[in-house]
Amino acid sequence: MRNLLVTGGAGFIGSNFVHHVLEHTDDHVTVLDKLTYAGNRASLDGLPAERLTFIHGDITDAPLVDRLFADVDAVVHYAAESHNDNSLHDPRPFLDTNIIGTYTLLEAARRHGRRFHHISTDEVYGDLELDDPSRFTEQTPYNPSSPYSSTKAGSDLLVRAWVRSFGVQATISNCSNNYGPYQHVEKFIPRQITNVIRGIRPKLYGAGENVRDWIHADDHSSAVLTILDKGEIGETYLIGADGEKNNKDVVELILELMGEPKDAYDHVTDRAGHDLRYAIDSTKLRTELGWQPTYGDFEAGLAATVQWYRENESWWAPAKDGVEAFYASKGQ
Ligand code: NAD
Ligand code: TDX
Repeated sequence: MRNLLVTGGAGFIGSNFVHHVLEHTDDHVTVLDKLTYAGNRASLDGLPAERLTFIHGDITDAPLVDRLFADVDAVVHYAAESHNDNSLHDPRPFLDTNIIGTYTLLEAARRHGRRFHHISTDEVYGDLELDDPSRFTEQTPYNPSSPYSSTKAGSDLLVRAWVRSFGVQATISNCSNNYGPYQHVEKFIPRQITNVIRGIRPKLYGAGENVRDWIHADDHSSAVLTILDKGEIGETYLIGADGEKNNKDVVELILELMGEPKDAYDHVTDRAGHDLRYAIDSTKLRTELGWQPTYGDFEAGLAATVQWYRENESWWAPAKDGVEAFYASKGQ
């Protein structure tokens, strides 16, 4: 039994990870989360209280972080400002949390000699052409496009430097786009599902040709546990489930699954600097550590996600009107 510290454990992927760990291991989890607009304490409701401690705090608070590191065996770092559209509107919180926050945690990992796993994104590699047969690998050069992805790239490089310069026992994973329960309604898939539930037409940026490589959040969690258990210190692992789809196909599938005409959506103003295509080659993780995804069927995973949003309106409704008003102000 380990004592794990999970930063950002009240966010989308972090909360899915906490559920996964409590279901599949004997570990105790301490969550450190600032509860920004993206954090929701209710995402951890129903979990066994004796195995979960929730700390409301900021990863840039060095004395707090230092106290928490003293009592844990390992740290999994999810906390971040995570939304590209917000980073185009106001980049500053991205620098504070993604860069200074990661630096603060790395310094504590160094002082306390703790195992550290850093969660990152495939967006650090920039984008691929639609007709490019290649996919991102651990060797792809960094080339981030947005304030969000550049701060994530910066945080990855800090981790690498703290491994090499100070011997911090860290690993890094870069994952593709996640979907599943507890994702904030600002993001593409939950925005469109909750739009349909509310009788609002889904909104597709530009022509909708942009490709994302979808993975269920629970598969991301099993990959992270595998890396925590078996990953080699100093190594980076790409996480993906061969789920490439363009945005237009995803919107049409959501409409079909929800019993609406396939063309009942609007094209809206495109995102500035919109990355065209992401695609992950996860061969290293699969061959070296033996990981496999279990949600092979995107349509079935999406149908279950639609069902979750239908059944959990009280979880997402408080954020919905504010998010739509923000997008409307930008013609999106
Ligand atoms: P999210 O925005 O849903 O959750 C982020 C969480 O971090 C929230 O609970 C928030 O309250 C917390 N947080 C933010 N700033 C904090 C601070 N200063 N101190 C403490 N807590 C803070 O994000 P997500 O989509 O769950 O992403 C989690 C991680 O996974 C991020 O590091 C992101 O870069 C990475 N990632 C996300 C995806 C994706 O598809 N969403 C894909 C690959 C990697
Ligand atoms: O209303 C929308 N319409 C639309 O067409 C929204 C919100 C998005 N989009 C498009 C933009 C992207 O091509 O859908 C795609 C997905 O958009 P997001 O959900 O904003 O995700 P993305 O920008 O791809 O980034 C996500 O995956 C990588 C996460 O938000 C990041 O945290 C992660 O690093």
